[in-house]
Amino acid sequence: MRNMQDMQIREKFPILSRKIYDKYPLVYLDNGATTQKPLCVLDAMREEYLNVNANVHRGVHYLSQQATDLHEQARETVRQFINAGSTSEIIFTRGTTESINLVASSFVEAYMKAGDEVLVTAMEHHSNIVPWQLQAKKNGIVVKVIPMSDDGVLDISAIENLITDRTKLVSITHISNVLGTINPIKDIVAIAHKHGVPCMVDGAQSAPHIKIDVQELDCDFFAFSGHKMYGPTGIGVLYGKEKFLEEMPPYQGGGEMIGTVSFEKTTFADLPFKFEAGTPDYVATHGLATAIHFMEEIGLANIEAHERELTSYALEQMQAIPGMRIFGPTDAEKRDAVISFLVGYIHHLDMGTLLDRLGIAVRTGHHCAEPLMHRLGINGTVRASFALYNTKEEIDILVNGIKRVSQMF
Ligand code: C6P
Repeated sequence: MRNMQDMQIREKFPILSRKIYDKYPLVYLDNGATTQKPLCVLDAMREEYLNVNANVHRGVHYLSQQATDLHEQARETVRQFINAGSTSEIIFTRGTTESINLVASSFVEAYMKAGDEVLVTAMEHHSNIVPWQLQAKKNGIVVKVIPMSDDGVLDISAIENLITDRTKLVSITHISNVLGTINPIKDIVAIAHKHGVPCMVDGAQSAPHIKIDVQELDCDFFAFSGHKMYGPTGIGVLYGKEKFLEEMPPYQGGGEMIGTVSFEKTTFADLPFKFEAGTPDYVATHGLATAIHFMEEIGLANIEAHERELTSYALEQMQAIPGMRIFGPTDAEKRDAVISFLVGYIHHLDMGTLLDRLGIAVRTGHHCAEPLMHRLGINGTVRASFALYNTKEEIDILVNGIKRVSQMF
């Protein structure tokens, strides 16, 4: 993306021209937490509420059918986006967290018993730790951890030793929200499958940045959130291979997910509806589909290339700052658009707060990855995370901001 195009893209996000504390236009570098929304997404959702709104899958009337069409077209858009084989394998959830909880609950019920094991990694977000711990408490499953090196690269060779005949699932993050590490999912899935173990991927930080092809990865489950990829909040996706979803029991009960109901017995709807109890957020699914079309118009390869360039540029500039400590792989090829750092003894909260006063939005703290913080021997970092609308000028502002703050201490 050249500068001219950058400007055209930025104009589609009015919030980016807001002045914070009367500084330059907002420098928004907290995209790992959530991205801003382009006008097309907001317009699509407003238009649906204004002119289409009706509950889906229920009414015979015109509006309900139109809303249902938009909702089911959104499912097809998601299917194509991740190259799933069938829309039966696309379940709408509230986000990555709910997708993982769904699998933790229903997969364990279908396939695991006390003493069976799930493998996660040392760099997981709490969303891929706590649901398994809840299952440990409830059903006696055992959580084991794949270790990583000091610079945040997984020790893949350890997987072979950790897998036992009690291992029933490997559940790993695709890209770390702290380190930016891109894990070699295809290789990990191949190792797991060699032992007959299915693999779940937390794609919260990968779907916004790189082309996802679930058939090529051959993963058995893939979870992601709409709000981290220019879509609305409160909508996410769980992809699952049909053979598992068919055998797994429903996650929640209610309307939409049933075949027939009597007080004696209930039968369940076919996939994917078996896992979608209650009125879905059909306006948000339309918003998500619009966000996907927006990304596809720019081109996933262009987004990836632009963000890689920004990340390399930022790494180079930041490494030159005295006292700078950057976490994650040193090899720029192994990492994505997330840079966590600390400078000297400056507390992450102080750095983040002072950068904020300069109009630069970053995240500070443990980033919902406390076990990773313990592994790194720290209690938090400052994190800058990039999106397709960020520019090199913004990286310069960040770098100058960090230098200014550093001089204050
Ligand atoms: N990480 C961050 O600032 P939800 O909240 O369900 O949309 O996504 C949860 C989640 C799961 N896995 C990974 C790797 C994530 O990064 C996140 C969300 C945000 O890093 C908010 S804590």
